[in-house]
Parts: sequence; structure tokens; C-alpha cells
Amino acid sequence: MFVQSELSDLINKVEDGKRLDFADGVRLMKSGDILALGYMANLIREQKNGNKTYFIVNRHINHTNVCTNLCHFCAYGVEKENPQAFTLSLADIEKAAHEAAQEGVSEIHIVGGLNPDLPFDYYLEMLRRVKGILPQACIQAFTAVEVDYFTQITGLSVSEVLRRLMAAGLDSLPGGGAEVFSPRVRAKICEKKVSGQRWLEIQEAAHGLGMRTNATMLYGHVETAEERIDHLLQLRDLQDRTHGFLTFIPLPFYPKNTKLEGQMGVESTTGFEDLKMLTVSRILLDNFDHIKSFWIMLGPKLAQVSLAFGVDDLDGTVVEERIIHSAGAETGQVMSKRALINMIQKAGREAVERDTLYRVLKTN
Ligand code: V47
Ligand code: SF4
Repeated sequence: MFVQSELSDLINKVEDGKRLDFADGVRLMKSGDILALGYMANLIREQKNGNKTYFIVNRHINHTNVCTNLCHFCAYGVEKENPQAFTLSLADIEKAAHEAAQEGVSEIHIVGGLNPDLPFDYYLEMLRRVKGILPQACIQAFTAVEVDYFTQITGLSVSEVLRRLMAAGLDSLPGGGAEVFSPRVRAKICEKKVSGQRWLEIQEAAHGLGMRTNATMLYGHVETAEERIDHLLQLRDLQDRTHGFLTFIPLPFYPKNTKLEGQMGVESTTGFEDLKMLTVSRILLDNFDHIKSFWIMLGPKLAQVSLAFGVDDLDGTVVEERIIHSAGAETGQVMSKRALINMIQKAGREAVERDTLYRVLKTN
């Protein structure tokens, strides 16, 4: 029971286990009643995951920053002539995988730019070598944007590209590249990137092959409240059909060093807005088991508070995150397992180490 709120009717719906619609979602997004939002989100979070908070020991590898898309919100991707351009050799990637093996990771997370000099074989060989070094770890690699790019350079269908990647060791697709599905928003921030519809099609194809994947939304730039809700509901529709999504990760926009920096109305998100986005995601995505805070972007303290506002998963013991740090994130790049467990326990939650597929490895 939550007393006195402009959202009382929606609280009743949530308490009765009823699904919220588009108009309800927009009202949530425009409400300032963070405690009512938190109450609803926490109710759902505890129904789904009890007191558990999941975390993963993983390592991120960004293999190249050369990218032909040059999205306006991205400070990471550069042209190949840029002095900052880099591409890791397969030997560099093997070295990172050996280090990760020492750290006891259960997941390797690999994403990069669309580099026209790299053949499809580079990616297949990368997967084979990483799997050879870390046979027990899951490889979560290549966003739907990269998968679409592989279809362009090979002439193969999405399903065939995915089959070949899976045969080489790919276990799961990360959630990047979704941004905001609205064509209006994409025209303003990433006009060269695949459409939202194509992003969803690729996820659906992956789910059809039995692969589980993640979903994201990049918020806090030019999008409206309505466009955020539309994005969430398109994800919910696909999840109703496939049940292939593992988790949803809202990503707050970092403007520094991007083409959007300094544009009218574009500023860094605030803590209140971040918390609101997490709660609204938890409330609307009633068919997603998990909502994840990426502490690298939210900052560790807000990420910890989010565990009372709908979030049940903290990612991760990340190493070498480059994408958000290029855009001005000042958080560290590494969090020890001990520090993650401490954050979770001090929030009154039970810390559960998981793998990519949310199989429990250890409860703390
Ligand atoms: O698609 C790029 C975002 C994404 C900026 O699946 C930016 O578990 C903020 O998707 N400010 C890649 N965000 C990272 C990603 C991700 C991260 C952690 C976990 C998972 C997962 C996925 O990063 C891109 C884009 O949406 N991004 N530039 C920026 N300036
Ligand atoms: Fe390239 Fe991805 Fe950055 Fe866009 S967000 S420029 S596709 S690396």
C-alpha cells in the first residue's frame, strides 16, 4: 500500500498485476513522484527476484574504434585516418583473454566499431581463440549493428551470419545499438545506423536460433518521453513473442567529446532522471526478468541506490571500458568482486554471482 500519489490508479494496476499501456507509461515518465515510482518498481523487482541482486565477473574487450557510422552521440568511433584509431590484433585479443582467465571471468563482452578493413574471418577467428582460452566462459559479443554489418560484408543472411558466429563460439548478443527506435531520433543522432526495426529483426532472428540477448536504450539526448515509452513497448512486444531477452539496460547519454555536446537542450542526465528511467523500465517491461545497472555509467553510488528502485543486477567487474570513457565518464574502469559484493550487501540485498545466462555460480 502506498499512500497519496498522483499515480494512485497506476499503483493499483501494478499491485493487481495488470499491464500498463502507452499512456500510463508516459504518465510515469512525466511524474516527479520518484518514491511512488520506486515503490512500484521495487514491488515488481521483489516479485521477480526476491532479495537477490545478481552480478557478474566479466571483462570487456573493445577490438577497434574505427567506425563508418560515426554516430553523433559517440565519442569512441573514429575514421581510420584518425591518429587515435586503433585495432587490436588477434594476438592482442588472446592476451586479454589470458588475463581474463587469470581473473576467473565467466563472461567476455566484445563490441567494436564497423571497421571496413576487417574481414568476417577476423571475427570468427577471434571467437575461436577466445573460446579456446576460456572454454567455460560465455562470449557475449557484437551488437545487432555489427551483425547487420557482417551481412553486408559477406552477403549472407542474418541467420547464416549468426549460425557461423555461434559455431565459432558466440553465446549471446549484447544489447547495444538499440539507442532509441524512433526514426525521428535516429535521423538526428545516428542517421547511418541500422533502423530500429532492423535492430529488432536481428534480435528476433537470434532468439529464433535459441540465442539469448540483451536490450538497451540510450536516453537523455534529443528523445521525448513518448519516444522512450514507445521504445520500451516495442521491446516488450518482441519479448512477448520470443522470450529471448535476458535483461534491459538503460544507458544514460554522456555528451562530452561528441557532436551533440553543447547543442541546445542536450546535457548530462541527472541522478533523479536516471533513477526514474530505471523504475519506469522495471514497471513497463513486465516480461523481462532483469533490469541491469551499468555502474560505469551511473556511478557506483547511484547504481547501489538503484537496487531499491527496481534494479536486480549490477554489471560488472569490467576492465578496459572505452566507449563511455571516451565520452567523459569519470568512473573507474575496474571494480573488484569484493567491492561489488559489499555494495550489494550494504544495500540489504543478497549478492548472487551469475553467468551470462543468469545461471547461479555462487551466493554470497
Ligand atoms: O550502443 C555510445 C552507448 C552502447 C555513448 O548488453 C553511449 O550487457 C552513453 O550497449 N554516452 C554500447 N552511451 C555499450 C552497450 C552495453 C554496455 C554495457 C552492457 C551491455 C550489455 C551493453 O553504448 C552503444 C550506445 O548506446 N554509447 N556512446 C555516450 N556518449
Ligand atoms: Fe560506431 Fe557504435 Fe560509436 Fe555508432 S555507437 S559510431 S556504430 S562505435
